[in-house]
Amino acid sequence: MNFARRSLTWTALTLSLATALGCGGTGLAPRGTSVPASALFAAGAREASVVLSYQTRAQLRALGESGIDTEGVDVKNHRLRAVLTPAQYDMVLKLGVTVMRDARPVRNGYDKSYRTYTQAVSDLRALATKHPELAELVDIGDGWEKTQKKADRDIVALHIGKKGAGKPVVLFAGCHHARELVTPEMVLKMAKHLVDGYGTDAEVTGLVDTRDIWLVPMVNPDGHALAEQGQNQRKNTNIVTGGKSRIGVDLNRNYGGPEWSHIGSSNNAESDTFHGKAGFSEPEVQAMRDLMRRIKPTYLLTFHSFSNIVLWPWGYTDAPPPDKRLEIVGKKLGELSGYDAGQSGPALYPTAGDDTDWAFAELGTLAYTVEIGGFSDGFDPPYSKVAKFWEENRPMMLFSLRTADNPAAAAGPEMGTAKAKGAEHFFGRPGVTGAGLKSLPVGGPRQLVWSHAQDANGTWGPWSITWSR
Ligand code: 0X9
Ligand code: ZN
Repeated sequence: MNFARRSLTWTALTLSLATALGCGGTGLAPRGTSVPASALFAAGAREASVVLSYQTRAQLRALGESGIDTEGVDVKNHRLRAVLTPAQYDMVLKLGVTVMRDARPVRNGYDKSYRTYTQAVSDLRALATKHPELAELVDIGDGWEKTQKKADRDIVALHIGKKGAGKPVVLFAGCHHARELVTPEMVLKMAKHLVDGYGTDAEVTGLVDTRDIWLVPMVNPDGHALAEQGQNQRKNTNIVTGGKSRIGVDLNRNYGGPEWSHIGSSNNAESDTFHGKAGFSEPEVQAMRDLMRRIKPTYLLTFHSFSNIVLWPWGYTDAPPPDKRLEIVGKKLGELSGYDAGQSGPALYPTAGDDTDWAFAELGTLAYTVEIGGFSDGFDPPYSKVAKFWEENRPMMLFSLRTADNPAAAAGPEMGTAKAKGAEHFFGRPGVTGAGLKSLPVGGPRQLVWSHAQDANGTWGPWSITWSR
């Protein structure tokens, strides 16, 4: 999108898109019959939950550009879940998509088993207090409301790892989007898994010994506080430059590059994809930027919901990113989670200003958006589903930690698989590849065994960490 179009109002923008697509959208007749506006917005409703059925990528792109409140996409079945206002209803019809009523309410409410912001901070603090040798609680910045002296929410990170310099760094982040309730839980569960498992779980012990692990469960604490009250809040709560009826700035459109604001985000402050008044205008995004500049993560896994997909840069263009490892690792993360996997722009919809594009562009970070949950899960599945999401996500989170010293190992075999034609072992700590031992020592204290296998072409695979006995 060019600057001229960016300066148009939202209505003009969406109409110009519809026109560009040849009014009636892509020229394709809508599939099925749309529910009439009179039925959808009965009794003067100001918004309605819908399922949009599209046929072409051009339509999906146009929907992404339109600034509507897109909740998740079922890429395989060409369906998208959204919340529409009456004006947006008229606009999407012009794009040629079919609008169906979604029986689901805009929000199911807040299952009280999800942790609130306050509980999340207190749980992280408890981990750091119990194990100061492994974990520290770090205040990485303020939520927008704290900068305005309206509230007192910090953005909090747990930093896990034994002391030592030069270790590979992995960053897990949740809740750029407030209402995506399962996302902080994945990060909080990993924090507990790592701290509690240290000393008993061999894999955890080895990883905590040798990696620098940063966990930010709630990038958007103020927005989360609204979601806790049952509100359908996506953005932060900036009411000065953000919208008034739909308050805030979309933190996942506010990273300052590449091509901030040029595509897949809105210039209209009321839109749920409002990119803010400038790249990095929001304190939450400044906090994440400053943290990443400081720690320079090898990997970033940033959790969203929902679409059951793992995405990597670029989002702002269909051009492939200049690092093959993004795809190699990304496909592996997809296999491990059972999610689809692809480059974010082409595989989902184009956006500029998300954290993964910026982290990869500026720091070379192998950055992934993980969209947790399927089309039927929505933003607020019952908390009982969190256990399933954790089973899906834990292996890929651990994989990022296991390969953080050498992401290229994603192309090699796992231990014990058919492709493993040889293996070597290191006792205590991993050493120089090729110089490992081939047999286990007898006697002596229990040690960690770091093993990795080699395929027929000589490619080494990810670490597997066990106890020596
Ligand atoms: O739109 C987003 O920010 C993410 N999806 S969500 O439904 N959680 O809002 C996806 C961002 C991934 N990046 C691109 N698709 N470019
Ligand atoms: Zn999201």
